[in-house]
Amino acid sequence: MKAAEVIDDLKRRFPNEPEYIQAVDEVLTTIEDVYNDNPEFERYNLIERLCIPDRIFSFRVSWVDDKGKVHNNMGYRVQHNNAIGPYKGGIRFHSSVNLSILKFLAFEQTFKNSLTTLAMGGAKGGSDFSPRGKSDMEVMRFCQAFISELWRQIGPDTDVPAGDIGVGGREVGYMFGQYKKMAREFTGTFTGKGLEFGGSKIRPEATGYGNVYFLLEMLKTRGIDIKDKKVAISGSGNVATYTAEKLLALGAKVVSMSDSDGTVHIPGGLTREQLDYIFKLKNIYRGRIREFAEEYDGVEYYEGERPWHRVKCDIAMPSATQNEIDGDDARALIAGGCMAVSEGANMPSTPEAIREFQKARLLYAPGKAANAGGVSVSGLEMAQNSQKLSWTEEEVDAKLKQIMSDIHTQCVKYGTEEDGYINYVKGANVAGFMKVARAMMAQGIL
Ligand code: NDP
Ligand code: 2IT
Repeated sequence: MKAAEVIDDLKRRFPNEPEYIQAVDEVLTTIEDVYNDNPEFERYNLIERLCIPDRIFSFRVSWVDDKGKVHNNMGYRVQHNNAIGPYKGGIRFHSSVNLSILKFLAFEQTFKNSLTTLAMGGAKGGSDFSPRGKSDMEVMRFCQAFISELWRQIGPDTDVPAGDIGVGGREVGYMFGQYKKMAREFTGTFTGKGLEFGGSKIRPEATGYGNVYFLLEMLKTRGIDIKDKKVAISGSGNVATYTAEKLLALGAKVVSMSDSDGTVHIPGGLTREQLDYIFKLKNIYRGRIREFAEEYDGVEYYEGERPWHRVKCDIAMPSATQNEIDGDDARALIAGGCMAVSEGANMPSTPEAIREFQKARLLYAPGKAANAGGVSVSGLEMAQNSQKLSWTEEEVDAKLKQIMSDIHTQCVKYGTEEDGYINYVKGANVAGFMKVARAMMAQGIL
């Protein structure tokens, strides 16, 4: 089947999965040339096999809250592709989770993991359970119930989950504990673990730091210095806060953060002390970003709004969720003088927004390239666990920098257009695709 036929066919077969179709569409429209140059791919119906997940597990997760009430959530794991390594990808706990979202994330993860240069296939899982407002004990009981179902399908050389929205160190710890008990083994089946039980240095920081390292590579292509640049960040979770930390260390100005309730604007730029407050607010008190604006003078809070219309910036680093920048937001960013967008979140820009960024010749890095630092250090955590060793902060950080630079090089190689503009979307998709495609061809029709 031709790429366009595959998209039409998937639209017909999965009409209620818009995010999945959106992600597939973006990849297939950029790899058409290399696909047509390799006629054997079509003979083996490779694209269709690459777009449809290998398998999906779905299950009910029943748990009891602190008042004794019984809740039933849905749990899922999408094992998308393991042509180049064990299935690998995060777990998302959020009320919006459904199969369309997890299928898009697992599909994206397959290409992202291929780009990292490490041996990892693609997967994603999660639940429509929201940890927001739940007690520690409720979160623990939920994680245990979730893993009581999932544990048979995962393992250190089979499928290795990690964190994502709503799943951080606390949740990974509870899930790892339950896995260890059920499977009767102490192995690296999860990444993002605590440092005391097999976690890697720099894993919490990796996605945010990696995104900044990728941004620096992009800026270098135009001879631009990061110092004093105004950066708008969305989100205030794991990715957003460590992005801010690295930016502050490099002398950039972080002018916004957000959560699902609203945006804070910090015209003078976030200080280190203010960032420490946000770390505590989010990780210890599990509070809202509004409370940050209440704590400090000179910080504006815009209820129910995203940063893009409100905040003038040189650089945007969306780090919250999918489709958080639409066409209007993109036009507002460009009109405000934004020159670079580097995606911490997965698929935060709509197709229309991407077209606007590319038309205006912005430096634009899609999530599967720019946020690959997180899963890369997960891959390094797996390597350390296999060796039963742990590397120093400096060692892991140096490897992370090298991987982000290698990903950038691959994007330049496959994405540079005739006029010299680097189409990072095309570069990342082609580079990610070719490795997985060749591995699938070599392994036969499975
Ligand atoms: P966290 O749960 O730590 O933080 C998520 C942040 O985004 C919170 O501030 C949250 O606000 C906000 N957010 C979540 N959903 C929405 C929504 N529907 N609308 C508006 N704001 C929302 O997650 P992470 O920081 O880990 O993940 C952020 C993004 O980065 C996701 O797209 C994830 O897939 C991606 N990513 C994460 C990696 C990782 O290693 N953790 C690796 C690569 C990508 P609130 O508290 O109000 O929900
Ligand atoms: O989207 C992602 O890359 C992640 N949530 C991290 C996955 C991982 O396995 O570390």
